[in-house]
This record gives sequence, structure tokens and C-alpha cells, in this order.
Amino acid sequence: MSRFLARPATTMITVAPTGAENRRADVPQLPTTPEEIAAEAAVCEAAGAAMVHIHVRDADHAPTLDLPRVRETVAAVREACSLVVQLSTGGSVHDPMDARLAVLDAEPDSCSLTLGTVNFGDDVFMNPWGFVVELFRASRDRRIVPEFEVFDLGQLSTLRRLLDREGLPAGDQVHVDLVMGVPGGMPGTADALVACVAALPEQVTSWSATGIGRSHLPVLSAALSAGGHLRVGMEDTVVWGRGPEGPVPVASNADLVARAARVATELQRPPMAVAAARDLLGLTSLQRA
Ligand code: KMH
Ligand code: ZN
Repeated sequence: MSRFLARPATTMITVAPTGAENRRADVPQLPTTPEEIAAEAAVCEAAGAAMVHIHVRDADHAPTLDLPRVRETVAAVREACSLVVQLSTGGSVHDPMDARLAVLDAEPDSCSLTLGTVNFGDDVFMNPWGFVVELFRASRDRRIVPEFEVFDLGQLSTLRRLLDREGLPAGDQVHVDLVMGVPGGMPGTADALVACVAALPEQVTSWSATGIGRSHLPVLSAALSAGGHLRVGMEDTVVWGRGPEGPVPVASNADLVARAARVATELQRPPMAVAAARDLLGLTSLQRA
């Protein structure tokens, strides 16, 4: 465990129900419409989630940053549940940076903020320093709490540099999500997770981890053991596990949340309520401009 963060008594579970990479044609159970994402968010809240990380899809189920559609999706989710609403500013690898910045206009509670460029399978997920700073400042101006996404150990040095130069984000808390197992980023292993936790800047107040693909369960169990929170969802894994006939597909996001909640509860760190997650992220005392 990190030398400066106490092991939390509960576990904040974030659900990432959709993402930008999986195709609806390949994964028919993937929620993509505003109504489906909202309904999925509601059952995930009942299963133990406290926050939802949203990627928006258009009427053809393709990733989009079209602002009216983003607003429509946020409104549907807010109507259906009380989860903390986090919008992705990563979008898809093909999205331009100005459109990624513009999603803040949809007024989420939180936004993802990735700390560096990383190979992403055969593509490149672009996050140059200038964009990182611009997004940080824009989120602070709009009183939106960033979640710092870390795909590789060196990105924690970028976080340190950012916080040392720019100060604290909106809400005065610093929450980091370790995104592990992306082809091109750090591996989804306990060793890599422990190395990241040891390298968290002093300003960090909480962290979670996300295991992509087959690293989903190793990262989940390592994060719980090391005092971290969790992100799960069909953005990150569409395979539930190995069955006698081969890989078993994930049936729903709520199943992933319920399994994470079960494991966390067994490990004496049951799911965190939404109100407590809002406190953790600095949202409770945050006054919207
Ligand atoms: N879809 C990836 C290229 C985020 O949401 O901020 C980026 C991503 C990270 O999913
Ligand atoms: Zn995402």
C-alpha cells in the first residue's frame, strides 16, 4: 500500500458501460443509445456502482462527440439514476482534440483526463502536454472534477509536473485511475500496479484501477488488495471468463458491477455509496460557476 494513503473502508465502483472500441454488431448487448446507457446506469447503481464513465454513440451505434447527442445522453442518465456522471474526453482514437474539449460543455460532474500519448493497439491515443494542460484548465474553469487516467508509469511523472505547475483541480481532490493492459500501455499485472501506487504524487487523494481484457480480474483483485477503487464495464472487457466451451461473453454491465461488489464485500471493502463517492471526489463542496 502507498505510504501516504490509508486503506479505504469501502470501494468506489465506476462502471464504463460502452466505450468507443467495441462494435454493437459484434457485441449486441453493448448499450449505445441514450436510453440504453441510462437504463444500464440505473441497474449498475443498484448493483453497487457509484459513478458512470460515459462514451456517447450516434444513431448508427458509432462513437460520436456531437454535443447535442452528448447532452441528451447525460440528461437521460441523470434522469434514470443518481450516479456521478463522468464524460470521456478521450473519445475514440479518431476524435479531434477540439471536440474532445467541447464535451465539457455538456456539464458532467467529472471528466476523464489522460496524461500522455500512448500506443493503442494499432492506433495512437493522442494526449500531448499542451492538450493535457488545456483540458486541465478548462475543467477547472467549469468546476468539473477530472479523473486522471494513467496508461503507463511515466504518465505519473506528467501528473506530478501538472499539479506542481497548475495546482489542484476543481474540488481540490486528486483521483487517479490506472488503466492497465491496453496493448501499448503498461501491463495489467500486480507488479505494475504496485509500482504505480508507489509512484503516485503526494497530492493524490484516491486511486482506482481498470484491467483491460484478460487483465480485468488480476487488476481488480490487486487493486482491492492494495487499497484502490475499481472501474469495470464493457468498455474494458466483454469476456466474463473461461467456460468449458471457451470464452464466456459478458451478459451485462450490471453483472460486472455485481461481481466487483461481491469480491470487494468479501474482502471487507463493500461498495461505496454515491454520496460518499461525491465526497471522495470533491464534488460535495464544489460550487458550480
Ligand atoms: N477510447 C480510448 C481511445 C477516456 O475515456 O478518456 C480512450 C479512452 C479514455 O477511453
Ligand atoms: Zn473511456
